[in-house]
Amino acid sequence: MQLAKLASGIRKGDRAALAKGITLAENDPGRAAALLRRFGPPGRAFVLGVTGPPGTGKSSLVDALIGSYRKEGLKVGVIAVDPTSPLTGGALLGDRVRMMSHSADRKVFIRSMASRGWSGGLSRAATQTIRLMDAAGFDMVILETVGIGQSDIEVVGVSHAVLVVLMPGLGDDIQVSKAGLMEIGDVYVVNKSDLEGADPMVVSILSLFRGAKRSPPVLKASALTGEGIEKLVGAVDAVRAKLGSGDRSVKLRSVRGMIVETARGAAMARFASVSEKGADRLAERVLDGDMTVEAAAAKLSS
Ligand SMILES: Nc1nc2c(ncn2[C@@H]2O[C@H](COP(=O)(O)OP(=O)(O)OP(=O)(O)O)[C@@H](O)[C@H]2O)c(=O)[nH]1
Ligand SMILES: [Mg+2]
Repeated sequence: MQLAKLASGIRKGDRAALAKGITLAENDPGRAAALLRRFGPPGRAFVLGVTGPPGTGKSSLVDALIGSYRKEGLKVGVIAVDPTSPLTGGALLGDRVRMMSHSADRKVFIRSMASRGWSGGLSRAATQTIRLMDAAGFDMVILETVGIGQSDIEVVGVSHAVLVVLMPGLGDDIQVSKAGLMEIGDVYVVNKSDLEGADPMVVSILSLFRGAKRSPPVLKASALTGEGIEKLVGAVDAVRAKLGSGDRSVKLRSVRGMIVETARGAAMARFASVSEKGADRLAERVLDGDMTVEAAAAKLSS
């Protein structure tokens, strides 16, 4: 399909056109970039990053948030980055299943992306997808990633606000093994408040911020019972309100993240394109003293 036609379909909010654009973002970054050049600067949609350790209830909370935003009449896009098991190799179906309650809603668009094998490329594809949803007139784009590795956490750098989802019983783990999570959140929520131990968990998160420069809100909620969801929406709205105001800082942060992730994606693509073709001949020349290792490396990557 011609890019001009695809772009106009996306601008009109056509779902099939958007789906095609996202497939380009996943499979053909160059063409996706050419498509994106047809749109203005991003920043219409509010981008909410949702991250946290596996199984804390991120998708369940996203489902509840979608419900809330739909009541406000907002159009909601969701990008769920599915961690893929190296054993099974397939994307977990969990996210799709748990957000099914909104799957028939034409004002909700949910897309899963498998994280396996992407490394830097995932951020780039997710970033392009956010921009496509932005161009398609979505008011809210929610990006769910499992906060295990550094790259999962980096993805949320493109967000206007980051919600970190924790749950009772994580204990001191959050401080040690999930290093990074405590730096990136604008709002923290202890989900599964219907279970034992939510209050101590809130206390231990608050203690991590004692004496720190910032004190983000730490809330309790239950995606299961609906308790605390309204407050959670309120806390996110406090950041979202800035997007509509004259304050450029929130928008700048997201666009800055988009630039960084796009540059990283391009660097990753260059990395992947380095072939070993010619390396044998270059090795001979280095050993003969004809050229340095650095010069040979430059030749190989040119
Ligand atoms: N008791 C209780 N269980 C919950 C709540 N929210 C989610 N769960 C359950 O927790 C499990 C994980 O929920 P998900 O929403 O898939 O969690 P997730 O963080 O998206 O999981 P990953 O994406 O795999 O990291 C499921 O069995 C949910 O039913 C809650 O508020 N209370
Ligand atoms: Mg999930």
